[in-house]
Amino acid sequence: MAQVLPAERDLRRVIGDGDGVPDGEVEGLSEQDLLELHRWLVLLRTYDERSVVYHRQGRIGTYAIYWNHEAMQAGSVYALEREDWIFPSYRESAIALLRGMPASTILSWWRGHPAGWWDPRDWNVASICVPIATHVPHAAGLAWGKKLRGERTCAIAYFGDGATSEGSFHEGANFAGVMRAPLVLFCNNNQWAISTPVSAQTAADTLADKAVGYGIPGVRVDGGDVLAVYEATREAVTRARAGGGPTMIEALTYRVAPHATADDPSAYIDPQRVEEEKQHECLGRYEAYLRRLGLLSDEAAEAVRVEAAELMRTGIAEAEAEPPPDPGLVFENAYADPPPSLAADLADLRRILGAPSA
Ligand SMILES: Cc1ncc(C[n+]2csc(CCOP(=O)(O)OP(=O)(O)O)c2C)c(N)n1
Ligand SMILES: [Mg+2]
Repeated sequence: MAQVLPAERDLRRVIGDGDGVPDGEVEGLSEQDLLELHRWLVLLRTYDERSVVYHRQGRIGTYAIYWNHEAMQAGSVYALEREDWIFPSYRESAIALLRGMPASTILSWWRGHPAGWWDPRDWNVASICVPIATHVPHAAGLAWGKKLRGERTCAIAYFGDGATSEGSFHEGANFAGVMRAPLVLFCNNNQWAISTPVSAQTAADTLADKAVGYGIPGVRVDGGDVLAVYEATREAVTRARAGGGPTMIEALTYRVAPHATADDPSAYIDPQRVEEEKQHECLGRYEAYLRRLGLLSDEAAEAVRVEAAELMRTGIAEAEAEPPPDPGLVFENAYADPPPSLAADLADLRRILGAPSA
């Protein structure tokens, strides 16, 4: 019978604390892999920090900050193959950077510009999902379809702690369990759903416990430990490819930024707890680990940061160079048979925007 693996109820960790807790290591990762993971973390961190600045400068719209979530994203994607499908939520908006998507595409998405609409088949990365958990059944269906076709491709769906209260999560998890779909259900448990704490979200001891009801294994990892996340995801993917069906990974972290740029968490969060959590944020922990191993020099760390900063400078310049979109797109893609009043609404909008009429 499937169960939450008893040995894994405690959080899985690889990175020590440089003091009483010793460092572990992940079998099969070379020094080059370890440094590439560092590059990925810096890339995601830089994207996030620059995006908050661009938002304040009015260059992108509302933005969902993911500071301190990078280890969950980089560690899990590193365990995938290029053919595997990624289903991100808004919290993983920049995850396709890790597959080489230009930063300008994602920045365009946050600018509400059609240049941000990518073809999911180009990257095997589905559209960013803003409705909570509605992409979980999509991911389960895609994974099942790949299995039916005899392909070895897996899918991974990212969602938050709050998403585990949504019907779509349960439908997707149940379906994937029954069909033994090659799916990784990756829950970023940042302990908040906007202002709702995880204690008010569920009466279950852990979110991984929910996997039991669907006959799938649930594992818990330290979401700030990029190597533990990598290892847990690699095991899940290996099980999926071998026909073992889905796995749910609950990665525990703490949201140290506002939910999004439109949120003021001072109304509900304990600022002291936030400050404490920031002290062991995921990039700093990994850099300390690499330095203890003698793998990361100041010069190498600086070179990676310079590269990421340059990528963002190019990204925002390219996004801002896009010509203004045709307002007609909003209308054309809303209805198969548009009601007649839309034509008048579009004409009004064009006039207000000073856009040429079609
Ligand atoms: C179906 C649906 N209901 C409500 C919302 C409004 N909403 C946006 S983010 C959010 C909280 C989600 O929290 P969680 O799943 O923990 O993800 P996190 O934002 O912490 O990554 C809610 C309720 C939504 N986007 N979709
Ligand atoms: Mg959350």
